[in-house]
Amino acid sequence: MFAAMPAPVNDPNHGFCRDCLTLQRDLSKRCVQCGSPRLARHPELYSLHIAHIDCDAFYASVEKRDNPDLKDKPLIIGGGKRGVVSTACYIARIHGVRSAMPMFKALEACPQAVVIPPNMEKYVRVGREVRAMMQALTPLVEPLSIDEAFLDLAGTERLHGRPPALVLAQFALDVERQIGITVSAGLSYCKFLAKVASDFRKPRGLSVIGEAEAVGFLAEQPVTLIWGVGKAFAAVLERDGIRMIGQLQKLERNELMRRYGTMGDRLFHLSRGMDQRVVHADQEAKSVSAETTFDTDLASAADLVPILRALSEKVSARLKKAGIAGRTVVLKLKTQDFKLRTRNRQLSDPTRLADRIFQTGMQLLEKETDGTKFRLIGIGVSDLSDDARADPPDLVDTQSRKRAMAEGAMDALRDKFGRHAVETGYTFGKRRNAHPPEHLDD
Ligand code: TTP
Ligand code: MG
Ligand code: MG
Repeated sequence: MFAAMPAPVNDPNHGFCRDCLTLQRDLSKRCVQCGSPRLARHPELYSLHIAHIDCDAFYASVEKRDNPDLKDKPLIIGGGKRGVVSTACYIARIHGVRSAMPMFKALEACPQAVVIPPNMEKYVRVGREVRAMMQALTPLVEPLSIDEAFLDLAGTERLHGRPPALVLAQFALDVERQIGITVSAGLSYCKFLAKVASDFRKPRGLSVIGEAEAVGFLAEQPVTLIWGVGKAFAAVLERDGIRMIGQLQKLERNELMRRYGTMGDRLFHLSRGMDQRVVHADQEAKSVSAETTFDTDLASAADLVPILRALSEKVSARLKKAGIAGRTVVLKLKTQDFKLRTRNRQLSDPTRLADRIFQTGMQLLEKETDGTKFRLIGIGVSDLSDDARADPPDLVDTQSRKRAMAEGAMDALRDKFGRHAVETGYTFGKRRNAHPPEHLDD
């Protein structure tokens, strides 16, 4: 049916119906086909291709789907160990309930709310189902969390027979029908504004921010809309009399960088809607890694190396347990101002040895320890394969063969006496420096 219609063209008066996807060729308030008021119109509707999709009140929507009695009731998912709200459905939000609010406050605001403790296993499962549907649209899916991802739909028009805006609208309908929850989507020319847009008309929203309107739109928004401007940094800006993005637009780049360092550079670009970051396909599921966030930011190799060693051992232990090995070593650093640095190096053959992971990580780290303060370090391997081809003795030099043998001996001792039974010189006595390493992914 769709193919028989005339092709969609960019025209401020044209658009489509988000319920039956029929193209609209005038400015009427309701769909010419089905009468729905949910129409999408925008002058750049058919030329934008960076999308951000986020599920609406995710945990609560899943619970409502599984118990229709809850449909019209205010619902809070929360409680549990931390005693805070994980999320609230949109009915409970009308009463003022918000994520991260202490439970007792939430129940003061909305005493009639139904409270359900989170069932993470279920949400992870549903999140994966939604993600699989995204991956059917484009390989360029970059997940940000359990319920959201960026998608780059450039070049998919021939595959889908429709431009990205219509693909998104169809996707939202498909998720509703097939999974039983709702999503909101944002469409723009860059990641920053696609994410802003998806949050703009929740729930069941489809918002578009085009290039022509970006600067004007941003001028009217508070600085907290900018990625990385949290409460603390907003307070710094507030002290300088800056509350709205429009005020940042009036400041030169040099001035912003003089005042706020590298964060100033981000403020300069994002305030003007300039964001060159590309959508990276999800490769994390194909890697094994470990990372840790420090109590206080660290800059020196002396501080970072022992942590890198401990993390390498952790990655190695997981590889050995899973019977796999990785050929590319990836070092991840997050700077004090939340800039992410990832560096990687490919090995001649896959490894599962802590020492090879660590030594390669050290080489990558060497170039980064230039006085920059870091808040996080992570190490991992990607390019995974089973470990039959890993660390071939004849290809690994004599030194590392010795280390590999020593590592085998240490593994045996650890198996017998526990993980901390044997410590290398790098980690000995250093474990207190950081939070326990966390898994990045599986
Ligand atoms: P969000 O996408 O931030 O929120 P949401 O999906 O509940 O609501 P919205 O419609 O505004 O997108 O987070 C996704 C899930 O992550 C959320 O359902 C519960 C969980 N979560 C927490 O556990 N604690 C939090 O503080 C936040 C923000 C989310
Ligand atoms: Mg959400
Ligand atoms: Mg989300």
